[in-house]
Amino acid sequence: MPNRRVRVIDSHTGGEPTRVVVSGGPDVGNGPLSERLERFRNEHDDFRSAVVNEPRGSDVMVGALLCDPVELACAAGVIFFNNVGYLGMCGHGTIGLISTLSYMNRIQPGEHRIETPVGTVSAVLHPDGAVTVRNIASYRLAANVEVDVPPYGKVHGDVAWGGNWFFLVREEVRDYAIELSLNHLEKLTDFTWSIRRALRQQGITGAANQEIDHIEVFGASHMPSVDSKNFVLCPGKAYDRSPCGTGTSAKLACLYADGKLREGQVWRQESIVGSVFEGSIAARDGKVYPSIKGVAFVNSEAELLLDSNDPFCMGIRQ
Ligand code: PYC
Repeated sequence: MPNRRVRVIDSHTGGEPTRVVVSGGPDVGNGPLSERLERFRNEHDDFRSAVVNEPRGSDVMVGALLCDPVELACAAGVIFFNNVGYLGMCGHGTIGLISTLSYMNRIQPGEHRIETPVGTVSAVLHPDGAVTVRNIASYRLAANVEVDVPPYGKVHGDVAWGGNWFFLVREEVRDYAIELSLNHLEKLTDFTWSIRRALRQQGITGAANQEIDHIEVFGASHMPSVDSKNFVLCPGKAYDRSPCGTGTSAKLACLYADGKLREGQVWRQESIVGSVFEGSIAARDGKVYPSIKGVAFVNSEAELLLDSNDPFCMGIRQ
């Protein structure tokens, strides 16, 4: 007999799944979301694994623990997690969360504030169901950083923050004889994973020595009016099926820093599976605030059953 029941609502945003834990999650306290994240990590990490890892989940699944917000004016608090750990912010996940709250009839079209471990974001639920996430301030920490990536050679990229740390490769993947298509997933994964390993080995980090755990490569999009196509490798070696909200935020910050994007100008970013986010930035007080617009679809509502007699009850950990 199961001794714990966990209610979840699943959605996908541009192909990338989000599993919102609606009830039955761990008690992580009532403090700021950054403190609750530490409590989640230190005391309930087995729950993270139970929800997103096999046999219930899969490497690509992103979990979202729905929390009461500290500020009552906010619609919710959220802690995002994946197959290997926790995310500061998650763009596709926030779009999925807003669509889930709407499905639950907890919110109506309009603007809603959501607390995350890296700050409060806001999200507009449009009458047609699309969602625009107004992300935290994003910035480029270092431009044109050279990294030696065996066996590929020298790779150049920008280190940028969009709610997670990204290395945005400057060369197009075709320069390494890799096609930016679903037929080349293994090559794209090997290339980006090699970059991640090289960054770690060569001590190239985000601010405060934080690991750069997302790698983003780009090429031309063949869709009309779309500016660019990407492939984003996530921390646990799964690739983002969506164009990656925090990754697109990091890209917008770099484009703005290079003078290639004006305030309010729309940038359309295609993902490796062909889904598209629309991005733009607002500049305030010397900071860059990206907005990311996308659509999510709720596709499952379920109760996870946790049975302590099941040897894989808490998921298969990597
Ligand atoms: O959309 O920000 C995002 C994201 C991060 C990891 C997977 N998706």
